[in-house]
Amino acid sequence: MRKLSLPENSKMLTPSFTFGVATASFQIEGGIDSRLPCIWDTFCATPNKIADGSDGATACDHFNLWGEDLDLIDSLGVDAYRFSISWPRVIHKNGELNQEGVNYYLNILERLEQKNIKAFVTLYHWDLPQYIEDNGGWLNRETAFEFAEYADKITQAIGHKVHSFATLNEPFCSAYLGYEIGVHAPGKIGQGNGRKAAHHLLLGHGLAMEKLNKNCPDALNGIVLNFTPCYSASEKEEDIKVTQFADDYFNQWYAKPIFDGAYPEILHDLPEENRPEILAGDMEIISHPIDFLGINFYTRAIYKADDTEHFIQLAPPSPRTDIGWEIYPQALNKLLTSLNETYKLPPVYITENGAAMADTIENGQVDDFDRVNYYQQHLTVVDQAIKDGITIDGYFAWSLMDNFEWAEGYLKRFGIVHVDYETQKRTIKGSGHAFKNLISNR
Ligand code: GCO
Repeated sequence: MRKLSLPENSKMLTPSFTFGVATASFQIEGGIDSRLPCIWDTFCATPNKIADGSDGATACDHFNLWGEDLDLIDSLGVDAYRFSISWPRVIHKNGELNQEGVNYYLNILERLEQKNIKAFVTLYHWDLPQYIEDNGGWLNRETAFEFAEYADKITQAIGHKVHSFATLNEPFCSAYLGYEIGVHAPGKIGQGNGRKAAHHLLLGHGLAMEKLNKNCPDALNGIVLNFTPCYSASEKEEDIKVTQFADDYFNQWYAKPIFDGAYPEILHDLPEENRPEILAGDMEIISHPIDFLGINFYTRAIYKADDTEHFIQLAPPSPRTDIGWEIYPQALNKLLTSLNETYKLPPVYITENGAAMADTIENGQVDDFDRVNYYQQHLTVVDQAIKDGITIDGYFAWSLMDNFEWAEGYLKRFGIVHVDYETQKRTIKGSGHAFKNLISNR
């Protein structure tokens, strides 16, 4: 498939719908000498953590090439650019703002404003300053308050130029991948650690929401959560039961506290020593109203009961993307419908959706028809969900360009723009052209 299309009467083609592209600071910036070290620098320097042994020292060199990159974004015709602030770039160890780092983002924001592109800013996309990790990181309740302090300062400095703020990106990944199974920075393990980190992240989110609403009451303020809908391997009662458990453990653990001010009931099934310490007032802070929910969706997961492990996830069936994730757009439909039935949702933005593909560049061209196909299938689902009455106001492709894919290093390419890491040359892929055409034909 070469083209993306939506039905003529689609709300996604009206001016009130936002199309954008997304990135994150550590994945694209490089420029590590002008900021404090973060947990991902440390993790990358630890042997055998990153598939290709790489790091974020240069990445896409967006630290230097941001001007060209904003021209590139502009050339795609998008309405919005979602990117994240590197906390260790804008804060000194004493907690004061680092004005040089702040200016870097102010320049980006000013240029976006000139180009009439809305800024969707994430305050935390996983690059925790190392000095905070050295004090316990997200295992330390104090970090939630430090995050709110940082949110307070940075939003006062840049808020007047920002359309939307997200406090956190995917607290599931920070907490579970980073502190429970250790495949992401800082590489800690243990259920108690994971659940504790999750609670402190959510607390930090709620505390930061208070600052955001004080400093930037006109911005669209919220959080970005990722969801991997859970499917039972069979109709057997035990499989259905563990699948429900998995959904509560991996997905609802982050959504329910925000919307209902409570963790899923399975909290009480965990060994007492692994439950987070919840102080009086915490759940009220966490459930502070949000203006929007950002949803990141890539794939689904299939579970079956297991005698020793309680449950296991089956290997994803075909078709799969290059990172091994099943292509299953129906799960996005199920997700949007069930979230809408379960919670009183604010307007939703699909803040990430996309696919890693084994792209090749030939004669200066990347014909990533399989990625276009992925996008087409998911855009169709979003369009249908809107028709079914769910308020979805925007859609962001992950990602603007190929970048540092965390534990996979540079081996997996998610961009709609190809990056040659030797030369830093950017080449718009077939999917990038397809997006551009879809957007410009509105
Ligand atoms: C994510 C991340 C991105 C990843 C993408 C693909 O939020 O998980 O925001 O950083 O690169 O999801 O794994």
